[in-house]
Amino acid sequence: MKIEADKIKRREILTELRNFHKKDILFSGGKVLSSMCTKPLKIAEEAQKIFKETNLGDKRISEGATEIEKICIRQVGKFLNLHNPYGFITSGGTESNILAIMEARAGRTEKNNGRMAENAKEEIIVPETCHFSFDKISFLMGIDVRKASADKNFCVDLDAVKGLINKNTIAVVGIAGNTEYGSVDDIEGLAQICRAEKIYLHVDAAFGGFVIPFLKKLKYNVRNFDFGIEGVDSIAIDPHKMGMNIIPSGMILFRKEPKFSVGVSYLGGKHERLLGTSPAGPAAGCYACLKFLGEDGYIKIVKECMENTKYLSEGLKNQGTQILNPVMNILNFNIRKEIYNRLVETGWIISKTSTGYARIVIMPHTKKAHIKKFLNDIKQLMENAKNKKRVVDLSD
Ligand code: 0PR
Repeated sequence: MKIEADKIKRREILTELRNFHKKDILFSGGKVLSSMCTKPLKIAEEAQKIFKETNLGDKRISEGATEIEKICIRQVGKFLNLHNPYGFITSGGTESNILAIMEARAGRTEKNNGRMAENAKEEIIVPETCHFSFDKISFLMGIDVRKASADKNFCVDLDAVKGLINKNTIAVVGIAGNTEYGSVDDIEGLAQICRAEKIYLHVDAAFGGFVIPFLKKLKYNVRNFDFGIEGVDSIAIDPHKMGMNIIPSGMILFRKEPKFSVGVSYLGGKHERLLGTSPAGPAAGCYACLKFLGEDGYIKIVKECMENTKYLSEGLKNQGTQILNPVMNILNFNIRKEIYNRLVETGWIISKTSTGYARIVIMPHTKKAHIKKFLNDIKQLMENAKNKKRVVDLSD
């Protein structure tokens, strides 16, 4: 009796959940044109299930998962030009950026030349175009976040960075794959400044980390950003964005062994992560993606995203729309407000940047057929607007 009742209960709960899920918009529908996540690989979902009860935050009972994490960090280190990396699998770019700035703080007496007064407020310098996670870091860590202006290509201005450095600066941040524009800061220039000033340099490649290395293999002209540049101390890179892994999964890689940790005697020593209990499923998913795709698989994915980005940009240009030349699979263009609003009303998930451009991220779930439909909808709306205007003109 009890078994039958439980079965019915389970079925009811799952039906309720499926009904909630129907309200969510899935990537496979093709309408999501401005998200940095995508439909994960099937094998990543399967890998996650194997590790559903494993807690990476407790090394005593996660030896296997801890090994997986190390292998993933080492493999991604290879993509980022570092042969003996340290690091963690995190919940995403936000957590990785927090860990980087925590590390800058932990190592500040060594870096920063010991210049900072004991009670002064720490400062970090970020590009004004940085992700909003740095505003959270400011609130959370009580750090002053100084924003350096960007040039016309939405890359940080090196002179502005230099001008903001003072004895309280504990870190400088550069972006490789800007959230709104896909631009890549001059990391070599930033590294030169940071080396001279002995300041920690963190690169936020949450999005671009799984794009730029493969763009280079495809002979695209894109800036260097990785550990091959002397002076880069850490890089954030997200498997749950272009890495094809399940949500949530980020990664932080350090050049040197991180200094931050807290002591926890009942867990057998020290704890170095930000989160306590940490899911091992995303680490397993990451392992599966890296192994299943390999470098060639990632190259193929990036190639297709870039071809589709080109297809969209050519289509828009042919319709007379002004676009910004894309650095990667993020496209910005000018569009009239009414048309933008109509596109949103008809279900397209697109977004607008702080400077007023429409912003599209061409992820692996976006296929040519979806772009064709999108272009067609824009064309239709432009024609409607023209016809409406003509009617108004005639009645004038
Ligand atoms: N750094 C950069 C450069 C980012 O673009 C992002 C997120 C982060 C850090 C923070 O990463 P997490 O969100 O993993 O903590 N960029 C996307 C954004 O804010 C995140 C996103 C992804 C938003 C998918 C919506 C979405 O559907 O746009």
